[in-house]
Amino acid sequence: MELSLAGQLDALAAWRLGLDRQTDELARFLKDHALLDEVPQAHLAGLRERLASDRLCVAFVAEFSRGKSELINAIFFADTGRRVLPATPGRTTMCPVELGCDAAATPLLALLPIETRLESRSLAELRGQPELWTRIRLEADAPDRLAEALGEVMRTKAVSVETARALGFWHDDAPEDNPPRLAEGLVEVPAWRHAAINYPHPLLKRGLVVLDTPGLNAIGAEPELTLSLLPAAHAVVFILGADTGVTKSDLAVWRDQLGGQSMTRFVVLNKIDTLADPLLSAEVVDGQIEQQCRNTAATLDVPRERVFPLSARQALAGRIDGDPGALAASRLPALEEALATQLLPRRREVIERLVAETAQTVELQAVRRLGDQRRLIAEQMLELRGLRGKNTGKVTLMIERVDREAQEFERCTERLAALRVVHARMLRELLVGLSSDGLRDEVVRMQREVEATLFNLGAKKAFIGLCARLRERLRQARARGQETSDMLQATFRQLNSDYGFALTLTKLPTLERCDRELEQIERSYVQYLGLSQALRLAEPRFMEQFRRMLVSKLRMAFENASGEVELWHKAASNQVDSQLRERRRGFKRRRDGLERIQAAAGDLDHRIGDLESQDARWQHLLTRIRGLTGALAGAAASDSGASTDGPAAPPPQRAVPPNLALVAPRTAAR
Ligand SMILES: Nc1nc2c(ncn2[C@@H]2O[C@H](COP(=O)(O)OP(=O)(O)OP(=O)(O)O)[C@@H](O)[C@H]2O)c(=O)[nH]1
Ligand SMILES: [Mg+2]
Repeated sequence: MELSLAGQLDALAAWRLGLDRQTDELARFLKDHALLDEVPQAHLAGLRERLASDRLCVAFVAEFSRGKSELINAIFFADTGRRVLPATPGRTTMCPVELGCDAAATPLLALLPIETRLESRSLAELRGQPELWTRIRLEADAPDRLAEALGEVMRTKAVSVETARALGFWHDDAPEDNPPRLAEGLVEVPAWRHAAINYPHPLLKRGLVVLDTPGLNAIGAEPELTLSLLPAAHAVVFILGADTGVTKSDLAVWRDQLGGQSMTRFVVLNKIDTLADPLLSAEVVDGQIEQQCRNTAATLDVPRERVFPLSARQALAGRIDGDPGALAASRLPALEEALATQLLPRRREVIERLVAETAQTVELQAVRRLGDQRRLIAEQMLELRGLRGKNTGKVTLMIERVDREAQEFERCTERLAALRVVHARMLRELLVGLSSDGLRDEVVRMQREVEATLFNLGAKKAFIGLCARLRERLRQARARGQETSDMLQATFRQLNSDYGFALTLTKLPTLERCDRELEQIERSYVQYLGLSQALRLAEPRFMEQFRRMLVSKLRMAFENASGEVELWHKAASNQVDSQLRERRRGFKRRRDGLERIQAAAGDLDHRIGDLESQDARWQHLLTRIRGLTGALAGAAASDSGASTDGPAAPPPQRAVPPNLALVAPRTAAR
């Protein structure tokens, strides 16, 4: 996969870079010709930011000891010549480990102490607090020392039962999941809550982010993993052991951790080497493997083609020994091939949609502005052509007429001022429904409802109630938006007919993305609240952590929605401003033109010629802009249909992947 996934990631990166260049060219062209208003500028800048921060995140999820870390070693670290991530029998990886590469930062392992669980801040908030993380420099070209440093992810510590309980690892009501007691009544818990590795691997450098997870310990797992880290992944590799088949606890992980998620899923039936039997022929063993794949597919309800039988251990050994036969026998290449060919087209689809939308919006605005200019020129030409063969007295009358018209026109300013007041008020009312304060109130209400029920058994119901209220807020915002849009439409029509404007309203944003995100949040949280975890909401610390994470996720979704509405509003009011300016300039130009004709009678043809060449220039600009936006959308759409199957993955919930934000914090936690 080194080659094929690397090749695909390179192609994706080159494609993104090309799009970025084209976007930049378009922005510069518009700027050079004074056609770049605030709104298209924001659209283009937003697009460039997305193109630059686009990453592909793949999570490896399974019960403990199924071979997640070994598989990551085989895919990513075989070139070091050894096993780099610790992979041993029993529980090994004790905390979620994110691997990525921020070339600007040094190779580093950053670890967040488990004690941070005692406070209510979520991981997203703690990423912005570098002083809380322990940092270990990594020596990327010294494999043994690298492996030694990464051994930290196995670290545990002995704490009292009391502390374990406070950290969320000890539950009196589910003793079978509690860690065993050590001597002196202590128990062993993970030392770290989260690990982020910045490592200059060729694939990671190309924007791939890998998430290794600790085997699920149903009670000890943080909600963060299910509710925040996994939903941010674009794909999940779910791993089973061929030696164990699909166990009850595998099924619980599949259902509880991945059930509510909508990312692409790949299922690995690992450790097929353990099925080798000296008493059976290779064909018989292959038949057994195939049968197990079918059973697995049926149990998990996925297509058979999504189940990949392989041996991570054999693949790692084969690669380290440089033995292509052993690598082929491990069957790892089939999974790598599938990752390479099936994941990237989906990333492309998301970007493609974004580029097409931006190109269309920007074109629409630029075309409208040019249209305004051309309309003014057409009016002037009509007037001047009518003057051909007329005497200078007639020109004086014309000047007077222009002055009268200009005066008449100025009366619109009062109407516009009134319109602004009404429009701003309507917008304010609309935005209140989407505000962070509103969200916080709704979440607090949910929290009270949860606390009022016995053992928090009503948590799920209260959460569903919260989602319904939020959806209602969105519905109301949409209805208010529609009212505002109708009002503007009517006023624009009136202004157009009374004062010769050519105002057209852009389409009201649908807020669909917020809907989708809300749906995603609801799905994963409802799934989560169906677990025994819901009982933990009785702990105030846990409830607080849950609440903060929920608020921050909702706020992100709703801020996007407000942003869309505000941009729409700005586009409308900028349009009014710019047409007002243009109209005034138009009157002045007409008057200047007539005065010049009055001063030199023969100037008329010259003046008409001027206007004609100005118009030709606008026409040329229009063609260029259409060409540039068309080329941008076309470049985004080319070759994108390759090997997709099933519906496209939804847009990611955030543009910057988790680990990079940590290694080089970009945005402060909210
Ligand atoms: N025979 C065999 N053993 C494997 C294979 N893949 C992994 N193992 C072994 O299984 C054990 C567990 O592997 P890990 O990679 O640590 O498993 P994990 O899923 O990361 O486990 P946790 O980190 O504890 O959640 C290790 O001893 C591996 O060497 C395989 O393909 N064949
Ligand atoms: Mg592991």
